[in-house]
Amino acid sequence: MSILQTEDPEISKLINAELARQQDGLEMIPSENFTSRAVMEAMGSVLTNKYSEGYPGARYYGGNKFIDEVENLTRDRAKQLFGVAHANVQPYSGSPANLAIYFALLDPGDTVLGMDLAQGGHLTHGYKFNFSGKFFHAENYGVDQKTHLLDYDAIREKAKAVKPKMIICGATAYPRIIDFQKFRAIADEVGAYLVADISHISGLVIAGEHPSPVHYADVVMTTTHKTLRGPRGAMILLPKVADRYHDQYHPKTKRDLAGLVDAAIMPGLQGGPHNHQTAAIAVALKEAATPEFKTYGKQIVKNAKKLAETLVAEGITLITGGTDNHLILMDVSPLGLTGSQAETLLDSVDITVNKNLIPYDPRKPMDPSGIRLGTPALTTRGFTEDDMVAVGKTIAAVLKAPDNETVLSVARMAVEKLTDAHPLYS
Ligand code: DSN
Repeated sequence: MSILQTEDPEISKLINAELARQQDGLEMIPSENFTSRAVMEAMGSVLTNKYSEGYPGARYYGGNKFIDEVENLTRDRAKQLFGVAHANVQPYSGSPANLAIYFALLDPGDTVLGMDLAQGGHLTHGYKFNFSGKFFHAENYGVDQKTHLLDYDAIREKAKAVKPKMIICGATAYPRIIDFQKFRAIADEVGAYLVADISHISGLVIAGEHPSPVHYADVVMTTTHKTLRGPRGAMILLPKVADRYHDQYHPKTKRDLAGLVDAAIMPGLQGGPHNHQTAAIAVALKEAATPEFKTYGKQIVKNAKKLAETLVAEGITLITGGTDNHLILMDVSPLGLTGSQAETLLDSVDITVNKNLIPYDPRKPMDPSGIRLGTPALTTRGFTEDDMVAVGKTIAAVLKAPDNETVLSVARMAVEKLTDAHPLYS
């Protein structure tokens, strides 16, 4: 940091301030994590200087001898780790990756069926102000009004009614297991492609804590910076043809999906890949192939379950009553708070969460009824179940007494104790 300090003290100061914020607080946004120093070293490398439009062995620029090796290594690691036949590791992030999948499989105006953003989906799964809702005919499914669980019968009925060319499964705020096999059966019934967006859970899939979509989906997309714990980025993964059990009778999949996806990324959507990002993804994939990563993935879920149990014991309302994965969706309205107030309040004691709509929320996205919290980043820091009890009790105390300065200052001390016990980048 010393060169940066000399060259650009303003930015250097801000980076150091952000480092201190990450070190001194509880980072509980479920889509965030802390990468290793090795990943950050690759991100900050000379690979950022190189242009390499194209793919290994077929570039539009010279001088790509080493970049080709980097990208091939990254692709091989991705294929090995997820057990897939093809990996495109060039998407800049999750939204461009999903856009490329739309480009590869659909024509503008085709019907796509994805999870409603307001009920836990993603912008790119068919939100009306996103490309997915503007250039395609987007239909949504949601969760059951009472249980807040995915209702596969209702999804099947919806699919039969709207006849989508592509179904997207995957979520950003769903605390339970997603049944990819059931989605595959629905997709087959209506002759649709199935895309699994596993951005939130890909680290859990690797750790064996969530079923893999690889045998069921035609295309799998994951970002690389959430539970997978890499740099910002994304990958599009194509299962082995023989693994897609529907291949025997689904003629559409006989198309060269790998070629379509690669062409959709470049030249369809992107120019030169971010080679420093690709190398950092490779480093993260190597880390994710270790036994330690599996232990970490399992601990994420243990921590989330313990946190949920603690919050429920404190009388807090959780959507679906708990969690099977890394995240918790909390309804703060019974506490007389809005999600926005709860986010600000927790921020004031150095606990970072995000306001979030809950299913069938009567409130608006900028001030919804819920907050979303998760355990990946804390687990990376080494938090275990005992710590989660302390975290849960602190969160509950703050939310129940928002105006009590004594409670808030005790909470700040509890956060300090926890972060001191689990130092980050020290
Ligand atoms: N914005 C991400 C999340 O926080 O879940 C999804 O892309």
